[in-house]
Amino acid sequence: MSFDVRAGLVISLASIFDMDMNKYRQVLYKGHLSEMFVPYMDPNDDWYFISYLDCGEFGCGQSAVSLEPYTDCPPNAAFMDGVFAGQHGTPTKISNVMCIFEKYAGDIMWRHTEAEVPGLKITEVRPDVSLVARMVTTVGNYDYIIEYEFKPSGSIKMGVGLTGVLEVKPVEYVHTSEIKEDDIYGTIVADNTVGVNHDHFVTFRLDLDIDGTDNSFVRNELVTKRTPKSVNTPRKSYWTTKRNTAKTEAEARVKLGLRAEELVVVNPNKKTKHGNEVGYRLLPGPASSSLLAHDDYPQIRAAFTNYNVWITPYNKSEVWTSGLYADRSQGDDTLAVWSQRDREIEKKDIVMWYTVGFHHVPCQEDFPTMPTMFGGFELRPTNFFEQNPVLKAKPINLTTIPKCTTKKND
Ligand SMILES: *[C@@H]1O[C@H](CO)[C@@H](O)[C@H](O)[C@H]1NC(C)=O
Ligand SMILES: *[C@@H]1O[C@H](CO)[C@@H](O)[C@H](O)[C@H]1NC(C)=O
Ligand SMILES: [Cu+2]
Repeated sequence: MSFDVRAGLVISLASIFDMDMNKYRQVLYKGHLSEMFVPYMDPNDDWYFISYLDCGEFGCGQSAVSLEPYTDCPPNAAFMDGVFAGQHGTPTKISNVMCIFEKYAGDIMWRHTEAEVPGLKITEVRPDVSLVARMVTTVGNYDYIIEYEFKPSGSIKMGVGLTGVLEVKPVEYVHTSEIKEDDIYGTIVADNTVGVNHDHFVTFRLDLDIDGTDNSFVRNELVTKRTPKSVNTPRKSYWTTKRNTAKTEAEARVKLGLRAEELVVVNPNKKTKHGNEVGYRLLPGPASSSLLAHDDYPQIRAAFTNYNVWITPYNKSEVWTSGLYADRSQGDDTLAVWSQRDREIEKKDIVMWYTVGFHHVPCQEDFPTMPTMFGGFELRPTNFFEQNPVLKAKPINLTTIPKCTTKKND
């Protein structure tokens, strides 16, 4: 874990210990926030320009806050300071700006009850204990919880929590029946107060190294087939996978939606003993992308939200998806522009850009501070291991677990 003034929490060299190979294997060379685009949907004179690029304009690291045990992170968390060059170039420290902890939430890692054998009932179950790295950045009115959860199974879950205070505007109304204009661009959330419609697009830069640097991006499309006449079956259809390896950047741009496809980053040089390419699959979160017109100025600056997933070949200058100088950007130095070079990405050190999107129609519960809304996505091993990597996880020894008792009323 390290800390950056613009990204905040940075994860480096995340690898997973392979119990069968008895060694660590690389997964994520580097992962961090690249930008947060927050456009508001009131086009009037006093609001049209409110379309923030939070990390590029304010600094998601610079705006990060000190975390407290028990409330921001559980009491077993370890805390780390963040040190960076401040606005005047002097060393600046935010204490306890990152936390890392083991999380046990009573979840099941894997289980099975074998009831098919007559006279025998066997149950095996293992609890899920994961490692979580977290930060909170408070950019103006909003508080963003950004976290990376590392599971013993090799999964990495990126999480984004939204909480804090709505950006509101004053109106003369206290009730919907009083509204005179066609559109108030939001919801009346309190007397004389409208919570304005807006989005949050949170873009992660993930420099993946799946078991080495030579990686490819594979789109496994799930396609429906009619059962051929030659097969003797009452079934009329089934689905199967159609593999497409993205050769250049254009083939790797993904708009999430209803299309059934598996998105996998593989290392084509490494195969399991059964011949499958080792890989990690992207399990996307709910799909949402920007609804602004492509020729609208905020959208030109944030054209990196035109797709949910992009793949680029590694280039050390391409770190900030909104461009090196996001403030006053004209949109000529964004991921969307770099990607137009349509470079080759097969068997390359590739970088995945993933945008978690939230459309936010404010509601009364969001006022005055909103309960956390959570989103995210997951990177999950796919033929990376020879078998279930946590099969050998030890069962819990119940005799050694501390007993919790409730305090008796006296
Ligand atoms: C790296 O990216 C920068 C910015 O997009 C570009 O100017 C430069 O030519 C790139 N370098 C290579 C080797 O592609
Ligand atoms: C569980 O822990 C107890 C106390 O340390 C020990 O005596 C017992 O052998 C352990 N059981 C197993 C199954 O490891
Ligand atoms: Cu919001």
